[in-house]
Amino acid sequence: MAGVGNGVVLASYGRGVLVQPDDPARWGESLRCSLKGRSQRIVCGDRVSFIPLSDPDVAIESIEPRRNLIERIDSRGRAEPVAANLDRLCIVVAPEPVADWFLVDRYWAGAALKDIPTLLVVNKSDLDFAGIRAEIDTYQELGLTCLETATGSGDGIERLRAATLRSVTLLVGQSGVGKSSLVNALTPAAAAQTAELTRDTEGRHTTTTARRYRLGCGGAIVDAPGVRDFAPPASLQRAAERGFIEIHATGTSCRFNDCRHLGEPGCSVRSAVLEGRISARRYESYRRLLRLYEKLSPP
Ligand SMILES: Nc1nc2c(ncn2[C@@H]2O[C@H](COP(=O)(O)OP(=O)(O)OP(=O)(O)O)[C@@H](O)[C@H]2O)c(=O)[nH]1
Ligand SMILES: [Mg+2]
Ligand SMILES: [Zn+2]
Repeated sequence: MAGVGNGVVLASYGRGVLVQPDDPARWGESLRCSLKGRSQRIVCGDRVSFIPLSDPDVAIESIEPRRNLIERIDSRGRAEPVAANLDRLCIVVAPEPVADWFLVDRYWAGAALKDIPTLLVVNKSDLDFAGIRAEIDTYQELGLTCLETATGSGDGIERLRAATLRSVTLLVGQSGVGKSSLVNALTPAAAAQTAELTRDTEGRHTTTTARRYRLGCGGAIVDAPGVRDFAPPASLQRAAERGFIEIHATGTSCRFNDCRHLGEPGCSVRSAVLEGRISARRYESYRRLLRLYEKLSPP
């Protein structure tokens, strides 16, 4: 019979959650806990307390306030939580599938707004990087740390391990870039399901629920499902300041203080784009984020 205790949510399945108890004597256990009611919304990474009901049932008693939360948008435009209490966001891209840089920009801007440090992992370094090299250089020049990895040969995995040590890291990125493969390379015991191990009817396996795995030294890594969307930051102005650092830096010399860089006269950002000092692709991301935001929250 499981006793009363505290723990961390490894995965949330809607009706129940999987909890890893804090008690070191019980680390090997993952408890299946039920929720008290529909109002209890629990996310991977939540810190909870649990109580035994009739054996073997265990229920979640309470949830601690979250330090932070990463959300995305579901197909109906509603915000859906992905994982809570994170120390770092790790955005994974690869030469294939074809990279969605707007997704990278949105994640980076969203994490910057929440003060979550971000790392760009460029996986599948065994494949030809030529097509994505220029974009990676752009991010590197903007100060985003980029790490190249290959899960088959293990190249770069030790550097990734060192970069994520003793902290909780969420892996995000398009389906098929190799997030689950990276989890398995870091911690083979995880046995996270990848396209290689199991295949669905279309011949591939994809992660469907965020799942947290323990790493050594008190760290953890969260494998998330591949995403197409990501909740836009609550404030576009702040996203521009924090997430699009080059736009903000140049925007301080626009003629108008509240310039949104969309065609206002005397806009330094537009000039910088025309002169190639700001990446036209990044500027287009900024505009797309602005349009997305206006669609979801009309004035
Ligand atoms: N060439 C190469 N292929 C890789 C590498 N890492 C992963 N793959 C392959 O990429 C495919 C997708 O890997 P997954 O780890 O399932 O990708 P994922 O990002 O978890 O995908 P979702 O769960 O759908 O979001 C699999 O066929 C992997 O074998 C790598 O470093 N190089
Ligand atoms: Mg996966
Ligand atoms: Zn401007």
